[in-house]
Amino acid sequence: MVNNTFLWGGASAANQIEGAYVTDGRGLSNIDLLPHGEDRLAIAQGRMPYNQAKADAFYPSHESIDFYHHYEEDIALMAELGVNAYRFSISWSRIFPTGLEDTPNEAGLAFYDRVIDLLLENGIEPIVTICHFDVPKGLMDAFESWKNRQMIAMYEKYAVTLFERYKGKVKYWISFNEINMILHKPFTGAGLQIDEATENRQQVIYQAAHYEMVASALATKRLRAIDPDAQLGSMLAAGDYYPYSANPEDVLVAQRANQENFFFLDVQSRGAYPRWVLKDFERQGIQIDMTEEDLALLAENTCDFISFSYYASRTSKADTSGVDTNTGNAAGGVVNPYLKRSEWGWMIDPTGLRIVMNTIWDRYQKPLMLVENGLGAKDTVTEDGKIHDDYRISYLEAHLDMMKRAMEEDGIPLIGYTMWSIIDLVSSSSGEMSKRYGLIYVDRNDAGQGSLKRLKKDSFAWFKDYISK
Ligand code: BGP
Repeated sequence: MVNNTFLWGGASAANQIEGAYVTDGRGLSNIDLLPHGEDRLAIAQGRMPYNQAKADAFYPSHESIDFYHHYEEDIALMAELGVNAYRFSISWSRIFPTGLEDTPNEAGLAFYDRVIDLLLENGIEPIVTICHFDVPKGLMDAFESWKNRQMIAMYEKYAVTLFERYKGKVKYWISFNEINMILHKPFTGAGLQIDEATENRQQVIYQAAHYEMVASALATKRLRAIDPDAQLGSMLAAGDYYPYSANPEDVLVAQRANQENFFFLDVQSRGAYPRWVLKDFERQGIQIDMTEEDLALLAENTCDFISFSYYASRTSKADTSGVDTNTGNAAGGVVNPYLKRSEWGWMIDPTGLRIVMNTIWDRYQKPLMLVENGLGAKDTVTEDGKIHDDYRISYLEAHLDMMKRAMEEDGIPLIGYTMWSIIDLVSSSSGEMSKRYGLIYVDRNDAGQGSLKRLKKDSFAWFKDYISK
């Protein structure tokens, strides 16, 4: 279906796959401070201060699936799978342990040298997320993270270190994973803790988002000078908000929800703030520190491509009384009665992928890359050591079919697909291992026990066959 330059691969994130959280000089980052269990959501939303002792006591991502020490075996499995791309993130606090250092941690860089070189040797294109839910704790302590303009310079230093090091090796960079998640989980997304007694939540979030987008534009500018052949993409947690009904009130709330979601791409791809948001700031008394220089940077350094994750569509309703609002997903909305749901309550909507690809292309006309799509499920290993994950195969097949139709029938220029996740890893929302997405099973449970042995699921053979055609 797709030509031989199409990027087929899998995806992961440093904090969910690597483990080795204090090895070779790595510093702590926001995500290491999230416990699993009852307080996780409130802390992720920035509504409750983190408690380091609790997080230290146990958090599976501290060891995760130990990709740090298993990368050779795992990249060999990727090669066997036949993929030609792998999307992963670099851990900021491996490179700058507190974020404040002037020189990078060589041992941290050396790890990514080994990973990137091995990928290239195997004909696998690295697609690198610079910041995937990752802020060094040192920067949270010094600046309260992205509340402070100084973060732009800290990010620039970090990004430039990577661009110079991997010039000629990495062609695709993504500045911030799911940048819009800052609206829903500002601690997870950007290390923000918001004291709602003294701070205006929206003000804090939009200010931090502004600094992130300026940092992303500045990184784009620096990348163009350092490695003109490389490209930098923005990344959105995508999925259209459907109106619950044809009632214009439902249509209006869905339209606004879409505008809020696409706000980030409007700024990063069109290079300017949309009018509705400026009006909203005025109405709410929100004042953003936004200079002429910032606006020029945003206008002149728009993204080269748009990457996005797609798990499900969302649905909006003006009057939510009497409707199920428990969508299981941070993006909000109400339950769509036409859709099936995953074990975690996430909607399953393959057609929504075709819809959102059209929406994004209609709005921005830039090459698209689908960098996350997959099904979280509880897998079981049968007596013969197999994992019969036909539910995952059905999910992927239905979505890939819609992706193809969007490309072939609607002409959407999608340049790659990296499913989430190539291998089982720690779930971002629950912090646990048991919500598995991989094509490769890893023997490790929520209590941190298991041999870490890798086993190919049925979906591994299915995906290998699918992408070979
Ligand atoms: C996205 C994140 C990933 C990943 C995925 C699945 O929001 O970019 O890091 O975890 O969602 O979510 P979860 O692990 O919460 O099921």
